[in-house]
Amino acid sequence: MKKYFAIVSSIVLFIAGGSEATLIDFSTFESDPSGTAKVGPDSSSVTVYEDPSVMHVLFYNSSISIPADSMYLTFDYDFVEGFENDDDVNIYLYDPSDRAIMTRLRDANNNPFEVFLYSSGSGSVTWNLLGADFLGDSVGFEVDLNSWDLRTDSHIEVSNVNITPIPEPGTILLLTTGLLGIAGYGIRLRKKWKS
Ligand SMILES: [Ca+2]
Ligand SMILES: [Ca+2]
Repeated sequence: MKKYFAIVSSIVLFIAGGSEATLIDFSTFESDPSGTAKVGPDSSSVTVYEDPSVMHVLFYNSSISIPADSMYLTFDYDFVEGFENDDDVNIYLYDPSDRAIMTRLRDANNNPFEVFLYSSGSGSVTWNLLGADFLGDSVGFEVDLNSWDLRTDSHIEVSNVNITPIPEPGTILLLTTGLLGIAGYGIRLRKKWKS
């Protein structure tokens, strides 16, 4: 039963957490060099392109406010590394007080909020914000596309940066009751089938 409870509570937190997410607006971001990032029409996605004049193309915002009751920050990515290009992507949260240093912010277990993409691929990232020391404050969010070659055929799309809050107790209770009911029914069925 312990196992069922663990499964149920993680489903509950996941579903309830998704209910009132804050979507980050990319139209408030800057790109360096300018013109290297194309923000999608609803500002929920961006594609960052290489630039022949620099090794690092940056897309960032130093004042993303993180509500005190935040639980997760999630986003999707799709990195397309051009043929015979030698590039990578680094996406991270940084301390906004001094962007020049780009100090990575860390989670409750002291792991940096940071991902590296070394070759083409897409996926979703979930960062657990619980216990982080910047809750209720602002952070920097940055996408760096790094070029280690002379070709400029790579690009990275980042989309749906969401901050989901800790679900409210009422929602948790309702969902838990429902899911425990379903789990209980499953157990009963299995017992019935075995006997
Ligand atoms: Ca690479
Ligand atoms: Ca390249």
